[in-house]
Amino acid sequence: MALNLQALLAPIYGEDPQTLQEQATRYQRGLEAFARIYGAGPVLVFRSPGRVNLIGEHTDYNHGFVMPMALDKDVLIFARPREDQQVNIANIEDRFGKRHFTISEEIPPKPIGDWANYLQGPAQLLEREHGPGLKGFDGLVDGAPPYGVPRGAGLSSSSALTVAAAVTLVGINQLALQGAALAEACGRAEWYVGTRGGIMDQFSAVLAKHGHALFLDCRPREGNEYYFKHVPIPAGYAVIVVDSGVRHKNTGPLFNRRVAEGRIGVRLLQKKFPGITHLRDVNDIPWEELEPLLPEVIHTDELLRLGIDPETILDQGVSPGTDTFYVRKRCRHVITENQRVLQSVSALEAGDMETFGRLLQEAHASARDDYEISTPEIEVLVELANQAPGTVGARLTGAGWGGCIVAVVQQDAVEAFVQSVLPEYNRRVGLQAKAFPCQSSAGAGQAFSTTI
Ligand code: NG1
Repeated sequence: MALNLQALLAPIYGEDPQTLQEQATRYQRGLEAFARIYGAGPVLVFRSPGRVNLIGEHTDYNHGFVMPMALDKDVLIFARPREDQQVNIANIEDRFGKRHFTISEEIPPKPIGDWANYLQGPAQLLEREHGPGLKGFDGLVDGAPPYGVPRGAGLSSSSALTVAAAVTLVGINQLALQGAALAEACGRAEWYVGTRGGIMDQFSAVLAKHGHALFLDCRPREGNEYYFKHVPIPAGYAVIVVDSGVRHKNTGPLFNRRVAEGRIGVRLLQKKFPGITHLRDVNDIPWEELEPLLPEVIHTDELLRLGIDPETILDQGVSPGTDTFYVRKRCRHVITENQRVLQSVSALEAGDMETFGRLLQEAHASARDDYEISTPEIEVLVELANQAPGTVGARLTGAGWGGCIVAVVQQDAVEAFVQSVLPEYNRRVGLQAKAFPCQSSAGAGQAFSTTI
């Protein structure tokens, strides 16, 4: 019986006929490539999406709120279960052949950047925590453009591959691991590759729902549970990620300094609010009450007099690398950003795109003026995005200091947006920006199974 791919893919990508036709062609091509490599037989198809953060920047490590959206740019894994623990994995984009590993062996990581690391991480973690004896698979990865998650563009392509590998192993071994527990495990699996990121990316990939953004409370509750909810994106709007082409090297120390400034803020606020541990804890207190407790600028000598040692405020004794801390405006950004995320949830739920657009603009201004993570190029890009017809709102997204902006745009204005923003950005800045118009998609999991 012929496989009705479009019907199988509609719950993932929505009902748009053109999208479904393109995706069906893509999946068909993957099935054919799989058959050429591994021959006829059963195939299970798994996927995991990239993400963009709509709002809630630099709030996650302050135990605050974020609202990412999973994209229709995703990573596919075509897999045939094996009876042994071997994993053989080809990549539609890698002509250098397959990678092989055995699930039970702790194999040293391959050179940084090797894509197979992102499969080995979850394999080792799941074997340790849900094994022993997990079955391996013969697989084919497809993250190729234009439907794959663009790499190096701030869209979480590495988390997408990690989560795709995890759901493949969970699926073929029928493990009872899903939802937030799976997302949390995927976060730790990515540590194997050497990154120590937040939890936003894996949660978005695992928990997303087509047509929705994901509101996530980054504070773990009892039993390591997390609160999240799906927030509808009103029909007729597209999300465009525009990569500025600017990459600032060495943003780690700048990032650490921001983390330190938030923690210093907490220590200063504890004098009046002794129970608090994160900026999240003062969300409901009016800013006027907090402001006098938070100096605009404070130096190390003053902090030491107050019994606060900035050299030990970061984890593993990382130095913040400065003795000047801008505590007030950094805390103001985090506290107001948390409020904007909550207001954005209400606005989207009410279909109020005007308010949502205004919150995006305010979030950008706060990131630029209070958190100081914008750049002149990003400012040009946001300005041009806001001038384009049909734009609801635009802001920088991700850690900052270059990278990407996100714009929410009326669906029928996407082409005009790209035509007006990219050439003018090039003219004014001299760089070639890249635009990725995206729709939302469902979270990671098995798309379907078939026999080829
Ligand atoms: P990006 O730059 O999008 O990977 C980083 C952090 C997030 C979050 C944002 C700022 C890592 C891997 N990711 O995201 O957790 O803090 O900055 O909102 O550290």
